[in-house]
Amino acid sequence: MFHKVLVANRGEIALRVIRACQELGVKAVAVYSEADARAPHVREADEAVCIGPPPSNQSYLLGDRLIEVARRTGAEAIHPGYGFLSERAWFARAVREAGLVFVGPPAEAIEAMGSKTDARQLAIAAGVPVVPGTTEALRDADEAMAIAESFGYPVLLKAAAGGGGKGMRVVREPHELAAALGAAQREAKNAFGDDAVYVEKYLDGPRHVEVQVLADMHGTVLHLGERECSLQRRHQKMVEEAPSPAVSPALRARMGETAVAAARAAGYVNAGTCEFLLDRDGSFYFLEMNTRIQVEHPVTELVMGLDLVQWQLRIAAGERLPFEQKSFVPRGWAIECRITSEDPANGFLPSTGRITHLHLPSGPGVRWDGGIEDGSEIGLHYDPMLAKLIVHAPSRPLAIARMQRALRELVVEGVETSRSFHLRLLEHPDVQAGDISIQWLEAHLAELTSAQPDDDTIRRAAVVAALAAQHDRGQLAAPVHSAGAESGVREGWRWQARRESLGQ
Ligand code: MV4
Repeated sequence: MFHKVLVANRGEIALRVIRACQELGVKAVAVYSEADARAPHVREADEAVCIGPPPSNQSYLLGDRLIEVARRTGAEAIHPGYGFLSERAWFARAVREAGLVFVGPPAEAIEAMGSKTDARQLAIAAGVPVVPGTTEALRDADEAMAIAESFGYPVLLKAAAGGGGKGMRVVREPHELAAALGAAQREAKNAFGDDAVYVEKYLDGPRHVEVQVLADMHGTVLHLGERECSLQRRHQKMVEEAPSPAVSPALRARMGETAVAAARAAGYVNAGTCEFLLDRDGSFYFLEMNTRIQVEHPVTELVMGLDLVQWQLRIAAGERLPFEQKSFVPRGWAIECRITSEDPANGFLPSTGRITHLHLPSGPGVRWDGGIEDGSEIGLHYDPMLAKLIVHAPSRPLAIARMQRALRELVVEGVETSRSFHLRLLEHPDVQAGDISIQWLEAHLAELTSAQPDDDTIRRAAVVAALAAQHDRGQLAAPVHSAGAESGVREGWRWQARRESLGQ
């Protein structure tokens, strides 16, 4: 195992990697921008080095500087986390060429999966099902028309260099195709510096189901089942779960074998994820492979009972995976809610400020992967995801109830967060039934963000009413709190804590 690893990231994932290092007896070197000088990942690491001003392109994205810091501090490996440099093949290569270990796949595997058209070709060659469509960039609108005609409308134009939905255009009628192609090519050129666009048949209302894989340097490639990731808004996932309510053990085995075949075809090593669209008829199609540890990895850890980040480090150090595929059977149910500093009542506008009070949920089956604490300054330089709240329980209904309980315990004051939105979401009958698709959340956004109070707020109001009634009857000596006082937000959660004692 390594003696020292540089963690080239910030926030919750930097802490997550530092914790894995500590449990493996590996020293962790944190890096930080000037905005993160007092961040928890800096304090928890064994050493920390400032790498530049707040903007990512002057700090966390400076690959050469990170390699320099690794050399200077004697770190043997660099863990990139997710985002930032995690899927830049040039960085993985530069790390290797500096005589260091990149805790992730080989640069060649990142490259092979980086172009969507190349990934489709590779998948087809490996017998992996992909959505009907092309594997080469479209030359012009005439070619696009001919191809679209061959498998019928609607079709989806996608940027070859894309990912995360950029440069995508749904085309429902032939007469819209030429203009949409021009727009997609311009958007792709702007976003990726590459205007290559290809076309697929557009699937209506599928689920987004992804399969976790682990591969070592010695030829063992295993899958760790799936995660259901359909609940997303503008390509940002909000809630993930494992397993998927739509996946039977037989389908899990087929999707898993398919993911393993794709990983093998790419020469994959380390942790990775194959994304699939799962159609309502049970057919599934490979979309792309994420060549990094993902935000939602904890739900897989909880149902499969292993530490994926520790295994990333072990694999990078050359260890063999000591597991058999058949030992991976999901146990119980896990759900993750991404707690972001966004205001659901205001179109998910990013919210900034200082965390003035933080109370974390705990108790059975609750995990908090966070990057914030009391006093943290939330600005606009980085991603608004503050933390992930993850629960594990014996069944899906129990996991939902546990998540609701944990969300009610959570108090974040000082910035708006997605907490109340998650409570509303988990109350919805479709979500409780697992009857969701990639279109579900955006189709229900209005009802989930309308001014109607969530059950938490109703409960508080009931407590206030009960206390007021007691006071009126002379059963309380003095009002504990006057409704509508300026400290109402802060006091609200204390009132909530009184509900048991009041039998509410
Ligand atoms: C699709 C699709 C429907 N049909 N491809 C979006 C991001 C990129 N990873 C692929 N995406 C999609 N590809 C075909 N042929 C619908 C989506 C899609 C989507 C996929 C996964 C998760 C969320 C999504 C939200 C909108 C569209």
